[in-house]
Amino acid sequence: MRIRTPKGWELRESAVTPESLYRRRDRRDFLKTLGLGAAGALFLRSAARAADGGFPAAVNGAYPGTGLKVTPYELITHYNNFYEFGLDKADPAVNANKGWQPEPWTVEIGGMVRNPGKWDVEDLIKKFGGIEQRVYRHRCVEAWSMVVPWDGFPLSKLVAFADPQPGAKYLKMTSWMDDKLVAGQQADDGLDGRYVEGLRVDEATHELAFIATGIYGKAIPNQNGAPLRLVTPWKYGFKGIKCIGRIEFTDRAPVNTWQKLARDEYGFYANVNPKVDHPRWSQASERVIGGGLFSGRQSTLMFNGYEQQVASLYQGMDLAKNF
Ligand SMILES: Nc1nc2c(c(=O)[nH]1)N[C@H]1C(S)=C(S)[C@@H](COP(=O)(O)O)O[C@H]1N2
Ligand SMILES: [Mo]
Repeated sequence: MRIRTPKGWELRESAVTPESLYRRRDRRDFLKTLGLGAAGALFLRSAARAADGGFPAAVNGAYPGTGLKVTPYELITHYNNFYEFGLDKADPAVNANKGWQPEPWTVEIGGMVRNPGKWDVEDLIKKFGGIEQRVYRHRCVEAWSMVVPWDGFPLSKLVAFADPQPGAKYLKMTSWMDDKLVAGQQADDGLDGRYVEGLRVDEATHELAFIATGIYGKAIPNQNGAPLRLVTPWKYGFKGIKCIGRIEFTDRAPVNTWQKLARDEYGFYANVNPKVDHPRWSQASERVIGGGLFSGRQSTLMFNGYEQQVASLYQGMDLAKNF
């Protein structure tokens, strides 16, 4: 039997609030995002029996050592930043569901790689050996935060599959590549073309870097970035590009969307750092979405709480300059 040893950054299962996915009626959806077939269903049924006949028990617990709770599904999926579908937090949940169909989906991998091509997302997930869950902190540069149980696969698997050439130093990711507006998309999204984000290859292959395909065991909703969305929990949320259509490997640092729009305010790295303020507001603390009016603020942690895991990526760098 295979035994999984939890990593230092992992949240315990007990930190997950009981949300709809853990209820019986959603189990099929859950299995679908896990990429499990009939055998998986059998396994889960026997695992569930140990609990109370529902999905394995999950309680409303705390992020180890911080008292931080996993954000309810309703908030994760109705308080969004996705400018293509409107500028208000409530807009994407409405506008991204006006008929836009991000399935089936092909992602194009190109540039300095030995294995370029266009790949069907479902095929890729199969090649990568299925889906795993990661419960991560999510900290927006606007100083609010959540804790999200993502489903998906490590970005390192995609990088290995692409097989970068020795000179490749960066990934440039672009949201969907079709030039025409999709259903619900706002013509005046202010993005000046497609949303673009980038990572160094060594950041992309760090074990925390993740591509989300689901949330709470359900297929990722359109407004959260279906069908593929980057998650780099030690960085501000804007690095987490939604709806990835193309990944290009390059030897030059790509200019990401927010850097292009306001280079004095947003940089390439965007590492969460309570000591480096945004020019217009402090980054020392954050509002916890769903945290309530009075208990709703907490101190922001260096690298969003993942300092031990990622600090070595930035050794010797001036983080105030490379913000
Ligand atoms: N394509 C695209 N990706 C995007 C954005 C966007 O406007 N367009 N907003 C970013 C910002 S600022 C944040 S905080 C997160 C929000 O993700 P969420 O809505 O799932 O919380 O998505 C990021 N990815
Ligand atoms: Mo953000």
